Amino acid sequence: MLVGFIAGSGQAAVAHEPTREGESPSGMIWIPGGEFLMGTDDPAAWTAERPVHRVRVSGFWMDQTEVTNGQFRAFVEATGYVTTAERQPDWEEMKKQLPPGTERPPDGKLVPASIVFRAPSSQPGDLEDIHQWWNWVPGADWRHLQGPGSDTSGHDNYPVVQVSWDDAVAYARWAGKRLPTESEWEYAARGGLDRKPFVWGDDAYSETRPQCNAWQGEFPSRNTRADGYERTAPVKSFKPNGYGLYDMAGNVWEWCADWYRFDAYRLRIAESKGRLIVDPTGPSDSWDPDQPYTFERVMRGGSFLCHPSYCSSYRPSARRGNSPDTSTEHMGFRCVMTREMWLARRSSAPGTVERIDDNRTRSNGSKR
Ligand SMILES: [Ca+2]
Ligand SMILES: [Ca+2]
Repeated sequence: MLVGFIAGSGQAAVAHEPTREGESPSGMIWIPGGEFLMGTDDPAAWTAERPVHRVRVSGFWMDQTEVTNGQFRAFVEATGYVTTAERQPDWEEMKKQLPPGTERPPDGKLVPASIVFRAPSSQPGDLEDIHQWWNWVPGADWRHLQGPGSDTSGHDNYPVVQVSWDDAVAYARWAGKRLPTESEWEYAARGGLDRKPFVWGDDAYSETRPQCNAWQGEFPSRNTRADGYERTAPVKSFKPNGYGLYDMAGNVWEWCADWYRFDAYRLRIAESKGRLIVDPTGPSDSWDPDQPYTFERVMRGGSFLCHPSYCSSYRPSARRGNSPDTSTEHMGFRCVMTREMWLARRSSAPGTVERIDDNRTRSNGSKR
């Protein structure tokens, strides 16, 4: 998504797994391992969500909320980390994600910037061109969500946004955690429910009694804010799911560890040869027919911009991809931690845990 802008193209009980010492990591919920039916066979869903298949995941802790501005600020203050949006884009890297022969954009576009939502003044005739509401804004970053003059002061309990996949991985490593696989994410999002279309069950999304922070009105020109929030909402503003996790539907999209392939499910089913699929870590490369030159990571859960007429991605089966250097106003993340990571964390100083599979931290991958 990023290169397109620069180059000008197109309720239940909260479960805590007892450790030997009887403690759990702060702000995390134990998601007991088990089997579930992943994806959907709903013909109205996106092709990438089908077919349904059985997956087993091992137990893990998951952040109860999206990572907040306050938590991300602690990371930046401790490490001096500079996010992707705060750095000058590297054209040599970017052009690898563009059709051969794409011209170098003018220097004025190759500046620290991020992608900001602005509602068009009138309803577009068609919603194919996302540039009608997404804008490349110099100076926009996680502290300045809409660019210079906007800031996140006083919003410590809001989800951090304008963070790339690379930023999310850097935070997770510092925290002794990692990003969830998309199988872990969906299993957790379903909250113990079986094949339900929504994290809250069967009831359709309601514009009058919204179950999550999404869009009411007419996307993208008119937002009635019936749920109380035009953009992000403080975490825990809506009811949690069956595992006690908040905002697994809507508020902000959440980065996952896996490479994104629209056909990932068909591939894993074929590769399993009928055996149970256990703790899948995703495909070894990326493929999105809509972005054939871009390698992408998975994002899950939808955002405050989702509306039934356009993007009903607050459904637990919904999945999209985006390039790991992209940051936007509606994308954040949350982390998970295994028992092994927790024990390692407890035996080392904060911020020094590095026991994360390096394959999960690569920014670039092979393309078909
Ligand atoms: Ca809203
Ligand atoms: Ca979310």
